[in-house]
Amino acid sequence: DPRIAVVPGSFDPPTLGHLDVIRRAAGLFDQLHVLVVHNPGKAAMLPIAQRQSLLEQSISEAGIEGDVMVATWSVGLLVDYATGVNARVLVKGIRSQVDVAYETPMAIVNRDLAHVETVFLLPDPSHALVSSSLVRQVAGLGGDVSPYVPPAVARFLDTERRDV
Ligand code: COD
Repeated sequence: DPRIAVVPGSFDPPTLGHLDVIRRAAGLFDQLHVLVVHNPGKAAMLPIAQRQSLLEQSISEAGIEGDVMVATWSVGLLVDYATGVNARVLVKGIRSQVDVAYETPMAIVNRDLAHVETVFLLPDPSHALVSSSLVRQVAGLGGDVSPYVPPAVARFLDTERRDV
């Protein structure tokens, strides 16, 4: 059986930290579904379809090898998507103890609900402090986000800024 994993996230917007986790996961699994999920706990900056398109461009420009697709999910449990595509693993990035505390209960619920395991990857230290919320804040105040995001995202945010 092929080893299939889902890499879920808000990706609002995608960052170099996300891309680092996707690249590592692509090396570990036969097929990867990067899944853009609406997080009801966060106020959105970009529409879901825009995040999907930016992820597709970023993954392609970064030359990430392997069977990697980008999908979206807005209704129901994350594990329902995973089960539907025969994925038995969710991949999440862990930056700090805060991420561990946030992810642990979800990982246990997902295992109880659907026998889906969660695999945690440690980031490259150079990207460990990057978050979408930091990027949203810097971009919102007119700053340069290019050190923190893939080139496709930097170009998009720059064009948006010129248009307003
Ligand atoms: N380095 C490494 N990893 C990183 C970095 C970085 N710099 N930045 C982010 N990450 C990781 C995050 O830890 C996370 O694993 C992933 O990348 C995505 O991050 P975000 O911020 O885009 O996404 P989140 O944290 O808002 O996650 C949204 C989800 C919807 C995936 C999450 O809330 C979730 O799993 N929800 C479960 C929904 C569900 O089914 N609930 C019922 C059962 S619990």
